[in-house]
This record gives sequence, structure tokens and C-alpha cells, in this order.
Amino acid sequence: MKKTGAQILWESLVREGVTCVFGYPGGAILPAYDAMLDYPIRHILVRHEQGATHMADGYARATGQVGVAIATSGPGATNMVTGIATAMMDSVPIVCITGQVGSKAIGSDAFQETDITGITLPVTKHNYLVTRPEDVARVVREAFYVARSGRPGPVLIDITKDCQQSSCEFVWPDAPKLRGYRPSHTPSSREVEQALDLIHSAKRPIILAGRGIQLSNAREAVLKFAEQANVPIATTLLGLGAIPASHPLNLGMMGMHGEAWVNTAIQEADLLLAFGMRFDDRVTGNVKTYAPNAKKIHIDIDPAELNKNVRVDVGLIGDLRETLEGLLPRIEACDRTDWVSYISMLKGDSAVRDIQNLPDNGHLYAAHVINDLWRETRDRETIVVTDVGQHQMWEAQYYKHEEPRSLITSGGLGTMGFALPAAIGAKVARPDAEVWVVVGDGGFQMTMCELATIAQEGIDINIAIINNGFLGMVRQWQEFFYERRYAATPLVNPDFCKLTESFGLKAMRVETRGDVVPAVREARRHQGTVLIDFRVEQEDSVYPMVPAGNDLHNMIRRPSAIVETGADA
Ligand SMILES: Cc1ncc(C[n+]2csc(CCOP(=O)(O)OP(=O)(O)O)c2C)c(N)n1
Repeated sequence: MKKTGAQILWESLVREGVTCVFGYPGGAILPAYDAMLDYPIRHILVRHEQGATHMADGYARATGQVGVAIATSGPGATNMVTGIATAMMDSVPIVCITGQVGSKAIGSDAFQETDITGITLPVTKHNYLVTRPEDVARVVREAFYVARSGRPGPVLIDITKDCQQSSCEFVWPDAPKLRGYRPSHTPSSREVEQALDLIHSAKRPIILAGRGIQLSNAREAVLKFAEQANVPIATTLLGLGAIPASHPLNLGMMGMHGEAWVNTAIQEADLLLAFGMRFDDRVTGNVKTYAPNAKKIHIDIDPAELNKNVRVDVGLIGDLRETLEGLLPRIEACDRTDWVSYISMLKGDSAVRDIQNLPDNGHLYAAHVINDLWRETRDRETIVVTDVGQHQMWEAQYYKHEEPRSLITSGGLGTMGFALPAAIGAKVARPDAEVWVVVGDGGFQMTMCELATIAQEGIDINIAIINNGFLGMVRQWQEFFYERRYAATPLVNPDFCKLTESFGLKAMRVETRGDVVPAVREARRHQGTVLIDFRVEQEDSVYPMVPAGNDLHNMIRRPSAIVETGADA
């Protein structure tokens, strides 16, 4: 039977297993919106197309399935760019569908025409301009295949209005075969032998665990490897939760705001085993002085990652889980007790500086809020979605993630405004899980319009605003590196409670430490979204900190005066 391009689009999406899309209509995508009503698809009307992409992204990160966002041409499409770039940097599989002006008008600067395939070329894994209904099904099939295979990423499909309107026979194509696209690899046996030699001769090895563990479901394989070879594990920000925080070999986070003992151990290691991570500059600090005595083995699915930022001794290109499962039978037990206990000794020094261990001076610190939130929510499956800034780092330090996909955050692009919409996507994908947003007062204001989406769709999440009256992380840099000249970082905020209430949602304000737990409990009991405005210490800083480009072991620690006296940070 003949169908329009618009109908073929939805036929194909349904066949790809799509049940929900996030979007915003407009002229060039109207035929698709009209056809949508005849298909079993939930459409979530966002308030800004950036929100649609972050929701699709949150949906994908929470499940591993492809998230879908849809928008019109021109400004609708360009509003998606930040979300697409965010997904690209963190290897998130999303498919974005945009309407395009009629094919005959392309190139004429028609109303709401923009070359979105050109604009998104560097921030998509692949993109398509579709002008004939005969191509729609094949393109959708390819787009999903590309988005989810190999190293996942965003794919954009731009469909002209006439393509959506004209008809052809609908045929669901066979599984795609794309010339020149090789999503899977297997490491050579020579490299495997070299890796085994390095692993067995190392005295002070460390595993660097990245997001690739979550993407390839390699948790069990990594844990077996670590336990069999007795190797401690440091994680990247996006690796948090990939292995349980409570596992005895888990050291915690590395990098700019990583634990001091983790960075020190990396600098003193004789072997780094990089598992599905990409040696981002926030992780390495100065690459010239990074882990100077360590041999390096890198396992990654994307050949382009090997030797990109850090030269490695052995590169194993392949799916992390499959590669580790291949290595496991050949990993011999090694005694590394000295190394592991040396790192425990380093931990002791950090414990005395930990803000959780300082006497309570009555002030409300963000770190306490996060720690209390973790204690209160660990009784059930919880997904925390953070925004970008100081609160993101405190979350990473003080919320102990046990499960994969339980932390959703924009690591690579560091996109403020990500958290609220991404949390909506995560909740739609995982209605069974409790979802908390941890967001700064700055980032919240970038996409707070999505409170209306929450109200309209009846989404049940909880929002913790870490309100310090500043663009906190930038203020911290100004404090440390620009002589406290606070250019453009103090914030005048709306009354977040009143604002939330105006959408018919519940809100609370918390100003003292003793009120944190009761507020969290009340929010959890309440059916429907609750916002808590936590008024925290305004000029608190995240410690430790490796200044950008510095050597990884040269960290700014919490000032010792505070450690000794327990006075204000
Ligand atoms: C879209 C965007 N613009 C600017 C930045 C730069 N930036 C990084 S952190 C930050 C401050 C964040 O402030 P807030 O949201 O209040 O969180 P806090 O650091 O106080 O926890 C800024 C401006 C960014 N990451 N993203």
C-alpha cells in the first residue's frame, strides 16, 4: 500500500521500537506531526528544542536505547545543536528528526531554511538530507543502526516538507550494510600477548574506568579482571556507577576534582589500563607529565581514540566486554597487596580534610546536602541527573553510585541547562526509578521553561537546586586565579519556589543543615514533582582541584587552616 513520507517515517520509527519522542512542531514538520496521531507514539511537547534533545539524551543514557527528538526547520533545528553536540561528546545514541523546506526551495533562503546537515556535520556521527519518500525507511533504519552500533552517537535526519507529503510504496528494508562503516573490531593476537606481558609484570597497575564500561555492559568483566589481577580501579566522571562505589578495589574519581589519593596513585603507577575512556584533559591534566612511569594499555571500540591524547604502549581496538572476556582466562593471580595498602595510606590524609568529617558549624554546605541525599535515597533505585558546575563535582564526590546508568551528566561538553530536561527523559524511560535533578541556580535558569513540560505531562521527579547565588564554578576560578574579581558571576535569581508553584508543582526552601533530611523525605513522599531550593554557603569551593593544564599531582587542597580548626570553607 502507498504511504506518504510522513507515514513511512512513523512506520519505520515504530519498527525501530520507538514508543516516545520529544519535540516541538512547526511548518516544515507539520505533515509528520499530522501523521503521528495515527501511530502508537507518545509525544512529549517540550518548551524549547534544546530540551527535546537533552530529553532524548537522558532517555538514551538511562536505558541504552536510542532516544528520539523532533523539530521543525530553521530555528527549531538550530536550537537542537547544543543537545546534539552534548550527545556526541558523551557517545549517546540519539536520532534527531528535523523538517526541511520544500526541496525546490532549498538554497533560496526560504522562510525558516537552514542548512542543518551542514551545521551539524561536525557534531553528529552521521547525518542525512532526505528528499524522496522512497528513501525514508532505509534512512531511518540506517540512522538507528549507526546511532547504536560501535561507539554510539547522535544521527540527524533532515526531511523536506514535500518528501513528507508525497507517497510511494512502503517497504521495510533489510538490515543495513554501510560501505566503509566498520563498527566492530577484534584486537590482534600480537597485541593481546603484549598486553598480557605488561599486565603480569606490573607492580603498581591501575585501571582507568570510563563510560565505555556502561556502553558495552562490561561491569562484570571489569570486576572479574580487577579481582583476578588485584588491580585498583579509578573512574572518570562518566565512569561513576560503572562499578559499585562500595567495591573494595574502587578508588573513586580521578582528574581535576578527583580524589587526591587517586591522582597521586595514577602519577606513581607503573601501568595504566584505560578501559573505555578517552584521556580527556580534565582527567590527565598536563599530558607531558601525566603518569610518567607508567606503561599504558588502552582498550576502546573507536580506533580514533587510540594515541589521540596520550601515546599508549598497547592499543586493543574492540568492544570492551568482549575484549576483556577474551583476556580473562589468561589473567594470572598477582599479589599486589603492597600497592593496594600504599594507596589506602594515601587515603588517610584525605579523610581528615573531608568536609564531611569537619565539625558542624551550622552552615549549609552543598557537600552535606548531596551526602544526605545519597543516604536518604539509597534504599531504592535512584537516578541522579546533574547539571554542570560545582554541584556536579560535589555530586560526583559525595553521592556514592552503585549501579550503572545511575548518574546522568554532561561530561564532555559540560552543558549547563542539561539536567532538568535530561531528567525528564530519564523518568519517561525509567518510570520505575526515582529521579533526582541536582542543578545550580545558573544552569536551572537555562532550561527552567521545561517545568511547564513537567506540569503538562505529569512527570514525577525531584529537583534539588544548589543555590549559592553565583555561577559557582566560574566564581571559584575567579577566586583562585583572578584575584576574586567576580566579573559577571553574581546572580539575581527569581523566587524558585514561587516560580515552581506557578506551574502547579510543589516547592520547599531549605536554609539549615538540619532541614535537609526532612525536606528530602517529604519530597519523596509527595506524588509529583517537588523542587527544593537549597540555600547553600555562597563562596564554598570544590576541593581538591588540579588547575587546568597543571600536573595531575599538583592539586589545590582544602586550606589547612580549615582542616585544623574546622572553620568555614
Ligand atoms: C551553556 C554553558 N555556558 C557556560 C558554561 C560555563 N560554566 C561552567 S560552570 C558554570 C557556572 C555554573 O553555575 P551554577 O549553574 O549556578 O552551578 P554551580 O557551579 O554554582 O554549582 C558556567 C557558567 C557552561 N558550562 N555551559
